[in-house]
Amino acid sequence: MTRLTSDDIKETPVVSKLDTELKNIVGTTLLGVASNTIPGMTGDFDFKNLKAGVVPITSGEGVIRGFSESVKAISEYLGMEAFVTNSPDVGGIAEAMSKGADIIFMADDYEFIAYNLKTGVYSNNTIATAKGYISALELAMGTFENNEVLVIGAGRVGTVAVEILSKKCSKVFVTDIDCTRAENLASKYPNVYCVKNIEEAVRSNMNILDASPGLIDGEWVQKGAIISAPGIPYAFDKKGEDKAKIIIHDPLSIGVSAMAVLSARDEYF
Ligand code: PYL
Repeated sequence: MTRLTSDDIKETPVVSKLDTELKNIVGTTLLGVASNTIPGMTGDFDFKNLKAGVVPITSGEGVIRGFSESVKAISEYLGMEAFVTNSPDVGGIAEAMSKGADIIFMADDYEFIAYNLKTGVYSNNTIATAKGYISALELAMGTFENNEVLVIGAGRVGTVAVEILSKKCSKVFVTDIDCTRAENLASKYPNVYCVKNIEEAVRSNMNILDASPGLIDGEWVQKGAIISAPGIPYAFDKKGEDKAKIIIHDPLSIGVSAMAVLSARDEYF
């Protein structure tokens, strides 16, 4: 999993910028994309004034400057009251509970979770990011029915994305710099196919979920391609951006928004 840097997220607190971009390219807001991760959900999820506590975690490589503040800004933008605890780690969890947080956000170097203190429901960033970017791709494509999607990257997000997309699309292609990883993943599903060569995979697919840290040569991108790209760092050059119809990317907000919706619900699904 690629670790974010404070530079990656320096613009994240200006959530309105991404919101406007999403409205222009997929026709709905950040909250709309997150709400669309819930099967059968119509309209926007109502956070009913839930309160979010964001707890900085100092373990491992420690705190990322701006990370907790970004999660707070995203939570507020979605309609929640939110605060960053003064204390980190266990003290911060205790502080969040004493301040009446309904949902606690916390991330170490391996897991980023949102835990609903009231219902016991929790979401993690890997699953939520896959669901959030699949939601955005679905809104951009119109429908997955009888459609094919290429997933680049058989890592944590890509693996979840392939599993979900295998149930929605007629065919899913998966490619990874580690062919064995892609082949193992494809072998689990009857309608998922491994494409060994990443260039060939990109050149032959119009609908792409890019969950890899690798750069994609714009020469490979098909004109009119629809690309949903959770991968960090951002993978596309000017040529790719000019040829694609849509490229959806942000370092944190779509994942956190999906975490918020998925943990604010009354039951896990
Ligand atoms: C959640 C992000 C998405 C991609 N990579 C993940 C990452 O960078 N994880 C590390 C998060 C560390 C947060 C730090 C803090 O500021 O509390 N412990």
